Amino acid sequence: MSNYFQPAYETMPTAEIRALQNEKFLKQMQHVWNDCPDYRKKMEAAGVSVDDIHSLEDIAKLPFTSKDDLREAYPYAMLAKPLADCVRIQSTSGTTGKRVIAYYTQHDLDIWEECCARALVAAGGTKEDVVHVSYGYGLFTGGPGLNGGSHKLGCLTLPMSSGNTDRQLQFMTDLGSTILSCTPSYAAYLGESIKERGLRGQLKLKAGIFGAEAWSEEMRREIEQALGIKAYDIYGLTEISGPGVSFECEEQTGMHINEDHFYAEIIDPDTGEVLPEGAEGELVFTCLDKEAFPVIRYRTKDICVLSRKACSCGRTFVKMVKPRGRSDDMLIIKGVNVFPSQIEAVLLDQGYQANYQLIVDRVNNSDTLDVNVEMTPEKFTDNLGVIGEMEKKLVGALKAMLGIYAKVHLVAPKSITRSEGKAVRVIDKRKI
Ligand code: DLL
Repeated sequence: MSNYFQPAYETMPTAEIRALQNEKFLKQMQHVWNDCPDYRKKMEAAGVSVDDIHSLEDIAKLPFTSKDDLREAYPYAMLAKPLADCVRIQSTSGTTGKRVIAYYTQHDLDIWEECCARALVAAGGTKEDVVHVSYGYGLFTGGPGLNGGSHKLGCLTLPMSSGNTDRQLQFMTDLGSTILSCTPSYAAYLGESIKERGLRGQLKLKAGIFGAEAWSEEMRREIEQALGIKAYDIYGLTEISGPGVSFECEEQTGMHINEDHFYAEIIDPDTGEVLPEGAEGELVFTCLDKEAFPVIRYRTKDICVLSRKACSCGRTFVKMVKPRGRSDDMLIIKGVNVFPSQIEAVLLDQGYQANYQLIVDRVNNSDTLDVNVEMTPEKFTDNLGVIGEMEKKLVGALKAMLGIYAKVHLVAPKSITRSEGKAVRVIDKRKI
């Protein structure tokens, strides 16, 4: 039987959630129109006024917000509250172009942290738990978000941040961490290190809350086995608040979107047209009650599907399936759409671990895909004939999944750099 952090919202009948969303949305649009000149200008340019918005039915009249809009707004153009009312900023990593700055009032921090507390409770968390947070702390939202959620729930919170694996494992065993939160790639690395050091018997872990990057069902099974836990997915993005926009329950069949705070749409990424429920497309979010950074119709670039199928956990919030990846992560190789997550699924299915790197290039005007994969210690051999056979088998399995030829290179265990945060899986030399 499931527990909830805020049952009145988490199990609210769908019609009531919709009514609540409507009410919040109309209020939010007044706030944005009056207090966020940048978005108001966008509305005016699109020929729409706040007076044209009577309910959520009218949302498609509103212009989208893109990452570029938010970058151009750097640092304060999207701020919808006096700076004196803000208590925190967070920011995206800004590897390409300017960073997006997200601002929070105390109210905004409270709802963000409550969303993370909901995720912890859905993963079986109670105030008795010791929550080990190995997401980065700082401008990245992972550490602060889960830290805040853990406080709201009243757990003992270990603000480990990322890196220093020896110290992570020492505290995990000495302090009896029961819930681990980090990226799935770092969880897999911790699992590998625990096995090597024979620490599995000293762990008290029961659950993990992993997100911030796409990860496959195969990787979930690998992490669950290595750490002896149940692994839950959590999704979010800086522009909308951070982790906890949606979270998984014990059914592990997708993440419940916190619909009392965020309104989700699925659109056709090419035309911007809103798609019916059940269709795959780009996820778009509207913040219904954020004060300082009330982003409207934000195009996430994450490709996924929404489902309202009743959930055995009793939560009524709509679910999003695991995002297949970002539309801008999608590689087009020889005209074929390839998501790194598809390749990962094949590798894990064939008994390899998620230690791989994809190198895409263009040679003589034709795209090439090279997949470097580590042999596991069990599979490791220096017999070139055996390695050749293993590579051939993987080439076949990848061809069956992707429909294109990928050159596979099996490399020695531990030769691919491990990630402490979001893993870098793809090197696209065509863009360099
Ligand atoms: O990654 C927030 C976060 C921190 C989520 C900790 C979960 C846990 P950003 O750095 O702004 O924020 O990156 C947001 O990461 O648009 C997705 O493409 C991707 N992403 C986040 N969670 C998941 C997930 C944080 N569970 C971008 N599965 C998003 C797949 C995810 N992709």
